[in-house]
Amino acid sequence: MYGKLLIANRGEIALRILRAAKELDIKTVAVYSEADKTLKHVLLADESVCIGPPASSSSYLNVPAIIAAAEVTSSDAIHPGYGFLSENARFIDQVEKSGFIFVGPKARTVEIMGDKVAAIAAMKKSGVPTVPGSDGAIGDDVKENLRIAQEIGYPVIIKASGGGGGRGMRVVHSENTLIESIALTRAEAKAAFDNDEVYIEKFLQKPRHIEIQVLADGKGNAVHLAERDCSMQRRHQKVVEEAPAPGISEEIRQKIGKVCADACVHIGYRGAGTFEFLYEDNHFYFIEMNTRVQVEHPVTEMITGIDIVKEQIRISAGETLSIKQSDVKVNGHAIECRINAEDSVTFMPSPGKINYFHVAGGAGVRMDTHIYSGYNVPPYYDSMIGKLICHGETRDVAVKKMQQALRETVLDGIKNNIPLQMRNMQDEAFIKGEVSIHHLEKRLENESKK
Ligand code: MV4
Repeated sequence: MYGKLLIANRGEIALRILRAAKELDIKTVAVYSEADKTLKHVLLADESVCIGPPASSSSYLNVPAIIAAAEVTSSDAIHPGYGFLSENARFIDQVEKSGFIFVGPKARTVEIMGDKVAAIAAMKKSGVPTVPGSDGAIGDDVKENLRIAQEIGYPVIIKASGGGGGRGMRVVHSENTLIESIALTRAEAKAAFDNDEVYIEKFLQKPRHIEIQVLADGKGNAVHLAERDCSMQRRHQKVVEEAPAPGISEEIRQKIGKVCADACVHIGYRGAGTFEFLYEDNHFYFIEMNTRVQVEHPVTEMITGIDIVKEQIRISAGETLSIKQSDVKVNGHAIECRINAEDSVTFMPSPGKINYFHVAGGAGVRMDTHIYSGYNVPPYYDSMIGKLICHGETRDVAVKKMQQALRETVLDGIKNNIPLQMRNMQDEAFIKGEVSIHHLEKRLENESKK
C-alpha cells in the first residue's frame, strides 16, 4: 500500500475519502479553494494546500494546480471523488504522466464511457442488454433515419453521444417531427459537447432507474454489489436512493449482476463503477456507465458491509480483489436522503451560516456530512451538504428509521430540504416501492397546485 493520498474534491465525499485513507494508514492531503479553508476534511488532513480562488474552474477543476499540489506534498495517489475531474480522461492522463496513481479506471475506459455511442457498443459486445435503437450513431440520410425510427417504433428519443446525465436528449412522438428533432439535437450537441454524434433509442415511458454497483481489479476479477433504485429524482438530480431495489428477486439480481461483472472483465475495467439501467416491464436496459464513486454508494455499503472507498484505494494500489462473489450478501435494506441547502418548496439554493447542527442517531443511522455548528455553506458549489442513510432489517423498518432520523436532525440557520424528505418518507407510492423516474416531479407538480 502507498503512503499518501491527495483528495481532489471537497465536502462530504472529501471527508469520506479521508476516513477511508485513515483506516488504511495512508496519510492525506487536502486541496481546497479560498472559500473552503474551514472544511472539516481540510482541518483533519495531515497536510493541506490552497489551490486557488472559490470558482471551481480556478480550483477543483484546475489541473495544473492539483498536480503541483501532489508534487509539493510528494503524494502517491489522487482520489477524484465524484463530479469535478472524476470522469475527465485528460486529467487521468496527466495524473499518470506526472507519475501519480489515479484512483479509478484507465483514462481510455473513462473516455469510452463518456462517449455514449462507444459505451453502448462496448456493452452490447460484452453481453449487456441495451435499449432497442439505432446501431450506433445515425447519419444525415432522411429516408434512412425515418426507416430506423419506424422500425424502433414511436415514441423514440434522440440522444447526443457526448451527453449523459440528462443533457442533450429529445423525445419524438411521431415521424412528423423526427427530422427536425435530429437536426436540433445535433446542433445543440455540437455547441455543448463539440461532438455532433447522435443516436436513436426507443423511448421508455415509465421506467425505474436501477443501477448495479461493481468492483473490479483490472486483472480479471470483478464482483457486483447488488443494485440501487434511484427513481426518486427531480431534474436529473437524485433525491432519495435505496438498496436493494424493491421487487428485484435474488435470482434476477444475480443474473443482471453477473452480466455486469462479466462485462467488467471483458472490457478490462478497474475500480468501482456503476452500470445505469432503465427498468421497465421486468427488463433491464443499459443507458450509461459511471466510472466514479457515486453519491449514493453508502446504501450499497450498508447492505453489503463492504467499504467501497477503501476497496477503490486498495485496487488503485494494485491489490487483487479480495472479495469473491459468494462473499457478497444482501443484508436488510438501506435508504439515503440527500440533504441540500435549498428551499424545500422552490428549490432555490440557500447558502449561509449553520447556527446549529444536531445529527440523528441510533442503530443503523449514518450521516455522511462535512457540516458542523458554525460552518458557513459557501455559495459557489453544489447545494448538497450531506446524506442521511438508514439501514433496517426490512424496507419498512428503514423507512421508519428515516422518518425518525429526519425528525431528530436539527439544521438551523439555512433553508434545507428536510421538509421535502419528510414528505418523501410519507409518500404512499414511495412506501409501496413502485415509483418510476417521473413520480417525484409529478407529485411536486400536484403539491404546487394545492
Ligand atoms: C431515457 C429515458 C427513456 N427512454 N432513454 C435521462 C438521463 C440519462 N441518463 C438518460 N435519461 C433517460 N433516458 C430512453 N430510451 C428516460 C430518461 C430519463 C431519466 C433517466 C434516469 C433518471 C431520470 C430520468 C429523468 C428523465 C428522463
